[in-house]
Amino acid sequence: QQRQQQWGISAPISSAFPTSLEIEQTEELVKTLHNNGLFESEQEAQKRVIVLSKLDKIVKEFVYRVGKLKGFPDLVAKQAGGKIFTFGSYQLGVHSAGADIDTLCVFPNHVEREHFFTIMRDMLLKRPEVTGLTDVVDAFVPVIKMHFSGIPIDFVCARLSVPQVPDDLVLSDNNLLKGLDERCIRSVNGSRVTDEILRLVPNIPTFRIALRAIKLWAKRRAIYSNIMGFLGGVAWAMLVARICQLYPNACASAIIGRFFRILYQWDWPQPVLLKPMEDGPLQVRVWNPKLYPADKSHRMPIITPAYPSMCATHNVTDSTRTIMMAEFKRSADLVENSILLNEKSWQALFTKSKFFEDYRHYLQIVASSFSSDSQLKWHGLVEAKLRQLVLKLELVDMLDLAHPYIKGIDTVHYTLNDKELKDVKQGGFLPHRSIEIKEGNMNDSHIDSHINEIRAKTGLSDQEMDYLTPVYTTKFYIGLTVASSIRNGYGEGSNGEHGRPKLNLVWPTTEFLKLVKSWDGFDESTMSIELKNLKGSMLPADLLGKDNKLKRSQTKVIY
Ligand code: 3AT
Ligand code: MN
Ligand code: MN
Repeated sequence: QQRQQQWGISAPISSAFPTSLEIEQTEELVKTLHNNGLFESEQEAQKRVIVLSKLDKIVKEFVYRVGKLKGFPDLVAKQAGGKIFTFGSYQLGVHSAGADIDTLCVFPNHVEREHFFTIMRDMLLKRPEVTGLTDVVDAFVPVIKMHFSGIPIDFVCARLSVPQVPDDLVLSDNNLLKGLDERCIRSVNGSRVTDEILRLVPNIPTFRIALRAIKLWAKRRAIYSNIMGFLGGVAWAMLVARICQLYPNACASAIIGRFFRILYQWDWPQPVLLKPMEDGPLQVRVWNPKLYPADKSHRMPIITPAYPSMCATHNVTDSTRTIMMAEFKRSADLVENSILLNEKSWQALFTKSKFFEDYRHYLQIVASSFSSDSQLKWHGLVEAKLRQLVLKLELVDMLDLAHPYIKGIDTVHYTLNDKELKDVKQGGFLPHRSIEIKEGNMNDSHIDSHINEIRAKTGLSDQEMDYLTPVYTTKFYIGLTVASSIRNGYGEGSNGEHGRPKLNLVWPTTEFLKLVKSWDGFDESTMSIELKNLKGSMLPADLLGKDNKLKRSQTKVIY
């Protein structure tokens, strides 16, 4: 019997069931996802279940202990309960091998948030399964990060305004948010949003395959990053969910077959919604472009389905939107004209972006400091502000596009003298004494492995190593497209040598430097930041494909 139900805010575009070809193509797609290492082993899956059940027990013990500390009778302390929920990719059922489990710890009102970062933290530290625990108490969403039996966990918490948190408690009731601390609302909403997304898609297995494909695609095309102005995991999930709603009976290959074209042709800034926005019991703002100018400025609004609805894509700029639209277009053509005609395999969809070959000009931003600890904070701050630089570059008439690369590249350099020090701060690389730091490895527990690697490469002794000063750098890149009128030499800007137009970046770069240096954690004596314009041909060799041809710039740059 055909589903007649409407999913989301409009009738389906088509309720057709899959053809046998589409089913075959979905099987091919799943195979391709497997070949790209996207699924964990059964063993790892089992381990996650055990870890979560242990965490749930720890939470109940934690709530009980705080109750006893407050002098509650044993039974009352026990009945206060406590419970975990998951959110993020694990909850959506689209996590890769090695992904974290985003876990929410919910406790009743006699437990304070602080208890989570003291009593719970100590309980975790005593567990033999826990390694590498760090807490980020002053973050927007405060979190304890750790590995539990080797599985990365992001542990957040919420204190509800109720005396008991029983095992059958659900988070869907909006009234549950009443009287909650803002940080608790944000933590609870991570979970409420994923629950809603799953509730609002017509067919969860189909949604999961399609979302895995889109996440892999967005990562390979270097457009998966909320902080840099592209889309993060939740936003990609909502886009896939919306396409699933429009084709409620389609299989995953057909969803992917429609995804790119629909989003390319979408009437932005019309928002993507999974359901009508709700009013609720809080004094907080719900996304509303008619009321709030900030909301009106959102270029590609994708709205979270749980009250209070928010825009998950407020970071998108004109440049990043242009880049994503070009990727939608490219992939729509590829899927429709080749892959679904069986002329190319699905793997073609997942080709890596050629960011480092695509531009003639790159702005390189090097943030550096002397310890992994300070570098972690300093590069985080610079990363968080990089969008502001992109927004300013967009205002430069001579530029058509400013394309930020989605991640910074972390390196530790063991320097011998001031000249080397100065050189690496400006983006230099020491052939035998610079080591790239893999994502997530920027902390003291990896120092020994770096030192060993350098000793192996250089043959230096321990004493000789002592003379070297480690410097940590993070390099960010922004690809620049100079306006075509200027490129061709017909620009009205000031002319440079040989009559060529000059690209003037003084204003955006000075403003950016002012901005990052005004951070209250900035320490002039240990932290530095250097901006540099690089021609495509001058990029560090390791960023480029082997056969990269030199590209010559026609434009002089001053900054
Ligand atoms: P992975 O499989 O873990 O790569 P994910 O979608 O689970 O993908 P994260 O674990 O980074 O991604 O994030 C899970 C959720 O946590 C997404 C969002 O609701 C919340 N979140 C992540 N980073 C932040 C942040 N900086 N501020 C606020 N919320 C965040
Ligand atoms: Mn996650
Ligand atoms: Mn996480």
